[in-house]
Amino acid sequence: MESKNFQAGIHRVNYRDNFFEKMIEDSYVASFSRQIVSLDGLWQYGIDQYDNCLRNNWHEEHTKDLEGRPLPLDYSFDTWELIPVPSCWNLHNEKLFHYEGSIVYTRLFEFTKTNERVFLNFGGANYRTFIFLNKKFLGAHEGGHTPFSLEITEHIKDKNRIICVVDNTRCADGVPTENTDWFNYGGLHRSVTIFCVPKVFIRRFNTALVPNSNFNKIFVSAEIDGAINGEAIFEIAELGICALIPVSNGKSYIELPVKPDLWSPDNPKLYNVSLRFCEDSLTDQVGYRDISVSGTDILLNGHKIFLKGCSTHEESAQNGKSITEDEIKNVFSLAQEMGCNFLRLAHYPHSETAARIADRMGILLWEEIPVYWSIDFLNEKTLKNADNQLRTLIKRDYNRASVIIWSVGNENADTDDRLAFMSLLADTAKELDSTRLVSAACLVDNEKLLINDRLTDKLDVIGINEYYGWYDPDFSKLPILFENSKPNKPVIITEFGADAAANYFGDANTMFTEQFQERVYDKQIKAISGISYIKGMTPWILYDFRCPRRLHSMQKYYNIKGLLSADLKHKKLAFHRLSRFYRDLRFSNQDA
Ligand code: GCB
Repeated sequence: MESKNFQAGIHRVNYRDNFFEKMIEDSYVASFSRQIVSLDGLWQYGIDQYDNCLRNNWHEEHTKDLEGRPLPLDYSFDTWELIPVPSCWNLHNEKLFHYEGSIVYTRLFEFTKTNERVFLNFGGANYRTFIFLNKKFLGAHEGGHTPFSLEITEHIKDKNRIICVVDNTRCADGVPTENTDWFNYGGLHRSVTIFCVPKVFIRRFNTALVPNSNFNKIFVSAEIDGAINGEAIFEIAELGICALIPVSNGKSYIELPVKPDLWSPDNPKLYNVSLRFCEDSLTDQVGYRDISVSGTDILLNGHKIFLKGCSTHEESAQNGKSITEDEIKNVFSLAQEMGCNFLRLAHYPHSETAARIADRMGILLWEEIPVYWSIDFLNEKTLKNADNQLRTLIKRDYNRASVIIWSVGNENADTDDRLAFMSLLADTAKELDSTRLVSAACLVDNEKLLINDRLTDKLDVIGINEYYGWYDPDFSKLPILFENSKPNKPVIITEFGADAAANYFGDANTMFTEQFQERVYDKQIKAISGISYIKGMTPWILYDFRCPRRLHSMQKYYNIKGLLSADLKHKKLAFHRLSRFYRDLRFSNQDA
């Protein structure tokens, strides 16, 4: 029963339930080439540890009682301190470094409508976000790394107040759960934008090579908002293509005979493509390439390829998850300098910008959702959440030639519940995208010394994480495991590694020295390179990253398995060891 007392909110227990009734799911709208109004910049913020904004509906801004007398308020939006958006609050203010909970973001802005419908878009906010505009609750979103959009046509005015409550509390039914091996950055960590579209508009369009078409056929599919019929116009001027595509009930699909110059790490060729429908148009820069498997081989544009990779988190020492475009370019250049043609973007969707940079730089990508360790596999809401994150990621990055693999998770124990949960995710990936490979980073069977995970039946490529030489010091098990396993699909060693404190030198038997890590790499490389079914590797990890689980005096709250120091300035010995291996590899980027 709702209390009639003053401050009713203090008695509300399930006050979030109402908000959760309006979840924003599978809401992706392509906005890359749209004219946007940016809401980036300085917002006011209040640290709302006890969640009073949501409990007491602060968004309604009841400043007076029914008789018009002023009410005492516990907030004062306009005089709060300022925080930049995008950013991670942990690095904005020292007292927020470890903060986990709700923060209220708000700002005023003016807006002039330039078309009939208006959308508000968030690039990413960790982890739950509650959105209010002009005293109305608009929706809640769960998931810290994928974009979400909502239509605000009815709510936007000339002068507006937006409020977002962002809550990064870790939770057992979340994706990921409470326990991860990375830092739990909070906040509006990617851009917030508004864009206008006509009444009928293109939600997104996909274009890629038609699989198994000898690289001389592409397809275009589009989703138009509303059950509309008509004709869209697809253009690639450089290839002389200007095609009419029939739209029926808001959907369209066409295959076109075209022989594009194929995208690859050696030739990251992108075309300017555009789609027009009625008054709306979208453009994109797209590369065309084919990725497939044949037996235990991975084929890029029909040629065998060895994926010379490395895993990497989305983090910079200075900006946390809000890593800038220049910082990403620097990270990717260092990976290329080491000889990489491939990166595993662990363990959650990195920004759209990252994939666009990889497209331009010619780096192949593995993209992943944070189905990490012990997920609540029996919880339907958790499954829906994971599925929503996967769908959104696939829709967002469908046109990125660099992305070749969707990973449905990392290191989950092989139980029946997990198998059911992750099989459904693998099905989703296949259903939405037949042009890429599906994988997961699986555990190995350390008793039988075997690649033995039942999920591998659902995967095109098997990822395995193994830490022989570190968590399991008995290195002799690794060659036995490789010998015992007879996978009929390509395998990527998605993780191996060892801690090394940057500039801590000693002998190779002393843990945490660079020499120790170098020797683990040396042994791993020797064991891996003789195995015919291994077609790639993404050792753990390119650079040291913040990690609250790491309390050892050598670690200092960092995971120090990086090949580079956290500031990217120091290359550890193992960086050079891996680099030598990649440079000497028989396979180049492509090998006939
Ligand atoms: C793993 C995890 C990764 C950790 C890494 C480690 O297996 O997949 O997220 O950071 O090991 O350093 O222990």
